[in-house]
Amino acid sequence: MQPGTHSVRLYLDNVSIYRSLNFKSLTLEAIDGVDLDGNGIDDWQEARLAAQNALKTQSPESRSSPYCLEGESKYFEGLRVGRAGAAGGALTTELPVQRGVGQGWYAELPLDASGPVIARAELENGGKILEKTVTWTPTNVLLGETLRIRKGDSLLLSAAPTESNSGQASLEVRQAEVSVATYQIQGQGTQVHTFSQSGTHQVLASYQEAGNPPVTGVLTVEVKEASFADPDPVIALGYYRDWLNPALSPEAIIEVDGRMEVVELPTPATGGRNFRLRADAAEPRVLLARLDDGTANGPILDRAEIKATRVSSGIQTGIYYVDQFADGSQLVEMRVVLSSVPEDIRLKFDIFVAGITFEDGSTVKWFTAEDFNDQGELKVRFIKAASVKSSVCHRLYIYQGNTLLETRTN
Ligand SMILES: [Ca+2]
Repeated sequence: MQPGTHSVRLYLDNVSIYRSLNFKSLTLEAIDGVDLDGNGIDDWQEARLAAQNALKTQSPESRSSPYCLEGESKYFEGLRVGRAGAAGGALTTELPVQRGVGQGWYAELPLDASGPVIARAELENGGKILEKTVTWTPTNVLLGETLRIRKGDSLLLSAAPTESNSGQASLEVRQAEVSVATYQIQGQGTQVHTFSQSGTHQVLASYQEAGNPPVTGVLTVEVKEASFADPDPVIALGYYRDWLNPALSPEAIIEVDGRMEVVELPTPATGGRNFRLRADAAEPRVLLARLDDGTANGPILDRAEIKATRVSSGIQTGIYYVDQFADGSQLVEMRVVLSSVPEDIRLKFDIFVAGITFEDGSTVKWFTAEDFNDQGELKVRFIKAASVKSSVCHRLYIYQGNTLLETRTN
């Protein structure tokens, strides 16, 4: 913990109106330990920080930029990743960090054609610093390779026999026989080209040095994209839902969080990929789509965050009388509590018992995320005629957009 003011936030996951938390005091305790190496940090803390935080084992060299830098941390919050000006130096550029699968995280690190880049991750509020030096290696077009990269990635192109310095190369980038860009490269120089369209590209190079015949080569670049469907899927905790991804390439390698259930269904006739999902907890879980570059850990093409919400209503939250009218009818209130309120959630109430209505006399009512308060509560009021002996029986349908997630009877 750094010196200064800190705030503590307590989260009470309680849905019952009849149960409350009485919070009396908070004690902050420090655990003593030895510091045998004398670096000012107790050794048990160092061991713990080392066990909870890591950079993934990845090659320190990359043909494409940005470099998909990956790591793990027990705490995603308070994580800062970026480029440092020098080894051990402060962050000079901070990069957006995304939550990965499990305790994973990743950031897209732009590489530098002029030299190695130092990536720096500050984890657990700076308690653990991890660094990695990444070099952008040139791709010599004359070698005639085939590479696979992501849409939006850049290559550092060169086109010279290794022993030659005095010649000049002409490069042309083509997609479907159409010229996209042309470049001139002097000797062992390099040229950055960004592949902003998916599909197969050819890079044609012709190197010429005075007194020698030209040397030519063709680099083939397979530029891939894949994207999960938007918006991210919501799951009602305890229920299965199917999730169709029309633009998710069958080539992409899908990495799933082992804590939740993900089953890939047969390929739909309309194309794309379909999954059956079931959440293990009302917490975010991530799916990743990776480039199939011949390894199991290709760079990440897209991510989806599965949002599970726990729905509580009826006897879980309590149904209670608010008022009684002159004719003997009663005003009754029921709360629906969501552990988190997705912005595109919709609830439909359908009353199926005669003598019960909403306050406006209707028997069907829709609610949206805007009807919930900051605690994820929705209060629904019913009028119950004096003759009604049952409770305020209704069916509750929970949707994300037009996708039905759960049906329950209260
Ligand atoms: Ca120490």
